[in-house]
Order: sequence, then structure tokens, then C-alpha cells
Amino acid sequence: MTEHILVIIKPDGMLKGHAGHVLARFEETDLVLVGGRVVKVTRTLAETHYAHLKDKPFFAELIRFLMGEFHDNHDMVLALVFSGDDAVKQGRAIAGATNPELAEPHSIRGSLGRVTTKGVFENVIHVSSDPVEGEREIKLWFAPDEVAREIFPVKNINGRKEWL
Ligand code: 3AN
Repeated sequence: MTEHILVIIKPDGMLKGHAGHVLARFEETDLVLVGGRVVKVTRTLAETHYAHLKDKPFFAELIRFLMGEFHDNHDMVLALVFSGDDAVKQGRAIAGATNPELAEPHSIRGSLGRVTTKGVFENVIHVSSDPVEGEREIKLWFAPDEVAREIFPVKNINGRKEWL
């Protein structure tokens, strides 16, 4: 079944120059790139993106991480939308396990990620965990006009498209 996922190259991946490698890995699949933009991560965006983790002990650190505070304040990430059959499964296989130390050696996180001496997961990319999250995240990071295919229904408000 066709699914849609948000992939984010996080500040550690951007600072270390891994964006091209990540793109190349996804281009080896049959997933279709339908959206991409460099986004400045505000606190509101980061907190909304990770809202489901707000009770976790690492939440504050996670927000600071996505805002680039552990990487020279590099608060620009590359956000991508991929569509295709089993996009979640395919994308998460490329990403590898959440903890880079436990991730498969050839996955992005296994080969390029690390756990810092302070215990922070530098895991290079985010990939939506399921199709429902994919839709929520894509609608949070992208406006309808920024996605090249109409992957979700939109409404027209005064000549402007908004997600339904
Ligand atoms: P994933 O990104 O693999 O879907 P989530 O959604 O459970 O994993 O967690 C979101 C992010 O929170 C992870 N990418 C990771 O950076 C961070 N994280 C998750 N679990 C931990 C943990 N036990 N300790 C520190 N950071 C964590």
C-alpha cells in the first residue's frame, strides 16, 4: 500500500555532510521524492514534532538537539517527503534502530550515528514511525504547495491551499 513518510536529516547529519549520502540511500529504493525543503527548526516546531515524547526524561535534550544546540547552533535541517509501497518499512530499514549503538551496521544510524559521552543519541535522521504519524508530520513540516503531488486532500481558502 502506498504510504507517505517524513525524513529529516537532523543537525548532526547536516553538520557532518551526510545529506547526500542519505539521499543516495533513498534513491536506491523505489520510493518517490515528492517534497524537500531546508527548514529552520523553531522551538515550537520541534516541540510539536516530538509532542508524543513530552513525558520522556530526554525530551528537553531532544528538542535542543533538533534545534541544533549541540551542533554549533546549526538549526537548519533538510526535510524530505517520500511516497511509495511500504514507505515506513523501507525508510526505517535504511535508518536503522533508534539507538545508533544497536542499529544494524549498514544502516544510516549504525554507520554514521553515535551515542555521545553524555548519552545523547546522534542518530542522523528521522523517519516517520507509521503512516498516521507520517501524515501528521508531513502536514506539520510542509504546506500543500510545497509537496509536488497531492498526497493528502486539501481545501482552498481564499485561493490558498490548506491541508483538509
Ligand atoms: P525513532 O526516531 O527511531 O522513531 P522515537 O520516535 O522513539 O524513535 O524517538 C525520537 C527520538 O528521540 C529518537 N530519534 C532519539 O533521538 C530520541 N530518543 C529516543 N529514545 C531515546 C533514549 N532512550 N535516550 C535518548 N534519546 C532517545
